[in-house]
Amino acid sequence: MASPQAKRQKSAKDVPYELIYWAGLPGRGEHIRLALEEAGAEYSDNAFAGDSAVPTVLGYINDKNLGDALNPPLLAPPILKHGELIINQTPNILLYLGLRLGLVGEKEDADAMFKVNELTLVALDGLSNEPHDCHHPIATGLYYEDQKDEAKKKSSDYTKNRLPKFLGYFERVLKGEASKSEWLYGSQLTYADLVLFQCVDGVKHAFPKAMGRMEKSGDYENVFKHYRAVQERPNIKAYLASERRQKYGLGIYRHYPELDED
Ligand SMILES: N[C@@H](CCC(=O)N[C@@H](CS)C(=O)NCC(=O)O)C(=O)O
Repeated sequence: MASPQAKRQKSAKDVPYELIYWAGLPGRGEHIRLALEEAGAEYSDNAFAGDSAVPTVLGYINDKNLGDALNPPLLAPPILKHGELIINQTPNILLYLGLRLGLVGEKEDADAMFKVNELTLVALDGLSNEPHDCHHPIATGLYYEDQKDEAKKKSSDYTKNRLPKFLGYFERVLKGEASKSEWLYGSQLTYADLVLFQCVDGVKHAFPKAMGRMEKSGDYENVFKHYRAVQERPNIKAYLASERRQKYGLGIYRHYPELDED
């Protein structure tokens, strides 16, 4: 009899990917969409499921859901379902997709997945999680309006110290010897490039003045060049112009003018 693992791999092989995420904002789900779009993969996106979108997410994460024999319960979206496999945690999903969709670089580089994962985790730390904490520095469960003063302090520190640190890091990565092309690692685009693109795009939306100043400074020339190069990838360009690309709203990247630089 086939093991559950073998059965899962067989059943997952030919079925489309299913992205399960909240409706109405790009959020962390966007990293998954960009990987699927770049690879031209077939997928469904629960964000466009209308009235059933939110109940579907809640069905996966509610505290009565104990998972199943193959999958532990899930904490939060984005969630990827592929055949019988159901996983969450954005970088974890990207690792799974990256290996299947050819987005971890050269096949002969056995360690590539760790490098690509590393770059992804750094980008998500400093250019996704920290921007989120700028508008919610005290508690995710409270409204922004209940933590505005702290948000202002956090954002000032972010645009003055943290943002330059992370952009500077990726500038070094792009100038470094392990980047053998216009991409972050090796000579092929990997999902880390897509993650950095989405992070830079989100931070540009949240802090347009701070990012405008940084772009003008020339200190992060390669990062902004990299951003434009991802934007011009044919599949990404078509996706960005499509209705599947949602507008920023009350998600990770929020534009509150009072939190940006003066
Ligand atoms: N580290 C997780 C974070 C997941 C997460 O915070 N998801 C958000 C939406 S983007 C959510 O619904 N969180 C619910 C909660 O934290 O209570 C990841 O990268 O996927």
